[in-house]
Amino acid sequence: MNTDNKPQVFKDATDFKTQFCEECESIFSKTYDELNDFERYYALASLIAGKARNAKVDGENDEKQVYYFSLEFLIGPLLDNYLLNFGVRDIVKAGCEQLGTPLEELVACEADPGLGNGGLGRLAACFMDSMAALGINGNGNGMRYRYGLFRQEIEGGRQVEMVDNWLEHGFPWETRKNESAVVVQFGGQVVRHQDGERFWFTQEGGEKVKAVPYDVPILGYGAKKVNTLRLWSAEPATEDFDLDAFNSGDYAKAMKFRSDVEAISQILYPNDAGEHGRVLRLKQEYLFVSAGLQTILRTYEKKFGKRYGEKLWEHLGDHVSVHTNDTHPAMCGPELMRILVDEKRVDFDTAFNVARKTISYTNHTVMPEALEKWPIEVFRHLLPRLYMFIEEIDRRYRDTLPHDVEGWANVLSKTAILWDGQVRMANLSVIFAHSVNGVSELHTGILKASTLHEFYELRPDLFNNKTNGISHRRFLGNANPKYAKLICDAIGEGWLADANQLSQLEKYEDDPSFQEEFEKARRWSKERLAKYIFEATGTQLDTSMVFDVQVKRFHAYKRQLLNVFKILDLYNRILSDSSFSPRPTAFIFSGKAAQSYTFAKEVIRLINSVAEVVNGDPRVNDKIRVAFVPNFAVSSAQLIYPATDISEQISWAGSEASGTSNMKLMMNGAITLGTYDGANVEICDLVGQDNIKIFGLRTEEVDALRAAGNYWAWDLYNNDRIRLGRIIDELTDGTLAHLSGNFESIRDELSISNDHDLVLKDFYSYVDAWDELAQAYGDRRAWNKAAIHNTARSGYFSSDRTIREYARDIWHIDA
Ligand code: 73E
Repeated sequence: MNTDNKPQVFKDATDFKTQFCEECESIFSKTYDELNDFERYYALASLIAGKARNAKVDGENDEKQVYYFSLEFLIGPLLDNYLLNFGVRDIVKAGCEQLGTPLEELVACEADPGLGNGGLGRLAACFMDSMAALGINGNGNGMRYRYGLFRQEIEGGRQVEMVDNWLEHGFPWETRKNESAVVVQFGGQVVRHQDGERFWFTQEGGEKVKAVPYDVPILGYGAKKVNTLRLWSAEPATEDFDLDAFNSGDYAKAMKFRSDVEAISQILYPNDAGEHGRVLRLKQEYLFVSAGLQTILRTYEKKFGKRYGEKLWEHLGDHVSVHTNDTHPAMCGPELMRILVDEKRVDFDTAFNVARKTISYTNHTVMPEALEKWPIEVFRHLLPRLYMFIEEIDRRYRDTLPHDVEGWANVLSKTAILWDGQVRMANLSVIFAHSVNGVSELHTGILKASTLHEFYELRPDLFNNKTNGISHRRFLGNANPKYAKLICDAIGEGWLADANQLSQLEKYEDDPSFQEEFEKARRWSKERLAKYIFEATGTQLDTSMVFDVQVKRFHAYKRQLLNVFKILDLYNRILSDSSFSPRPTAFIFSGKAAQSYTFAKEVIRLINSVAEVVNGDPRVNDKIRVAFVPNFAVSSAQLIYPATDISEQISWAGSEASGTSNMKLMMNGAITLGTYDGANVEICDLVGQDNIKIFGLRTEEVDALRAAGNYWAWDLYNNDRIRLGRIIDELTDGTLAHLSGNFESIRDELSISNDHDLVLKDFYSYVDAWDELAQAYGDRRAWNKAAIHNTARSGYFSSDRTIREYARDIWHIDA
């Protein structure tokens, strides 16, 4: 694997073994043989992490620095990926084999840091991988949560949330950087100072928090570049505690300041229902924004201070790009201005122009009600000086609107930052950005046409699309070793660096011997998954069945409920019609629901109840099986994708901004069963109608239906008591109640709430599409051809392509 100018990490397996055993002794003062598997993993990861830190082969360069600000980086396990990027996977595998512990067993010991909710956080991690692979100076800036997203267990069919103590055994990839800590200030009062003509402001009193960075090296493919992911942790700025309380013996009170501060980096907020408006969240957002920007400006000043002298800050945007992942880092604009104006004495207008030239913004959400907002009172109290900048920018923005043009009041009501007692973070993000992008063609279109329409009318040049992508090295190279090897044997290893080369697989689509090997690889992956599922849940899956998979966060708009309805429909049809024999299929679900999202949690309970009924019923369980894989995470995802035949991407059209599991599954050779939503549209364009199954209402039809206001879900129930009606009855008639009771609230959602997510509306179109697709599986040759074709066309969805587009169009750098 890429031999030229790659630093040599291990000469051969013997060299690797020597270094590995030395590392074991230096860390644990024990020999390799005396260690348990976890300790061996830890030593191996430490060895590789050390090499990554030292592999800064091209050192410092003068090219632009990109800072990717994201509250979430769902990095997943790193070891196997770094072995691939170093090009030493085979050597290490052989060495481990010789030492007596298979590499897979060591890799399985690795913690899976849950520092993200789902797609948005994983996207940030994929972007880090691609920036390093492409040689871009890409720096991640995020939060080091003490506890990741909760660990999910299933008890009696219900989701139970457990603490995710991912740091329990240490994290060998990170380095704490005490010397780079910075102070971040909350609360207090703004004080005005004047000296002759000049006046300035300081923020006095309040709470000072120390932000301490932990750096994780990000190794690019071929090890030609190592970047840094910097994650901030909150600590008290001083060890002084409440002495009065201490002396009077009230130790709890004396120590409270410490726990209050540490709380800022203690937990990751889930992205759904009921978590809005929490002050702690606002503190998290400000902490990583302020700490990140202070560091950036310090580094920049050191490097360019001499070169530019008085004009230093005007050039910031030539050398630095600050990219904001959704609105969570929206305070980057005002905070950059605050530092420039208050600390660097830059004038207000210049500071605003510098901020706008430097900052860009990605939106991930179509639904206006999901856009982030903060009550002005809360905001001003926590960040009084920052708020002054926001107020002034908002005032000036309002002034720029031509008040004599018809409709200006409406434009103002949609685009102003401050409105109705709230700070609207999306508007703040847009006003401070020189680029605003959506994450799929369809999504960007919706931003222009509705969510951010008024901004688009005013500044069409701001808007652009950047269709999401995924790390093909991790999600095909690492996750699917047998298929990856088959691909390498057929077309060489070039696709790891350049995913477009996957298109060379097209000539093998119909090749019987390639197809045979493809089937073997898939069978191996299915067996690996079946074993994992059996060990995790006790559910036995037959690998000759079709594996039909829906894995993602649980959310009403993603419509896991529609999928369950299809399974219940199959169940009923098998029972009532002895001649009905569907293609034997295992339905696999995985995903978490936010703690407070009751409906989503009920859908999880429903799936587990259906699983209990179906799997335990000998009349049907040779035709359908259902499995819920607990605790969906990057590591389990990597086992699931390669084993998937049918990829369920069934959100109602216009709801899913992009989706990325759709891309990961397609790349691994699954056929998509999906709506015309998010990036499914682009998958369809790439593979062609014959190699995907699209169903359901289109975006325009959904819009029209909602606008007409004449959808009555319950009519569908009344019109079909045999199929749809029967399923709905079964929610409450005891059929599914054995495990943990009936499902009244789901029935209410469909009846009283009139089926907001159009589950009943799309039901027939969906089950018909599934029937056809499952039948098509019978023609193995045609199916395999379509599956391989999906992989062959998936190169477009590499995040390398996405990052090249960001670099070219938004950050203005060559990559
Ligand atoms: O469609 C996905 C998209 O593929 C979208 O729902 C997701 O982002 C993915 C990557 O672009 C997303 N996550 C969030 N908003 N959109 C979100 C919001 C608040 C907190 C955490 C995540």
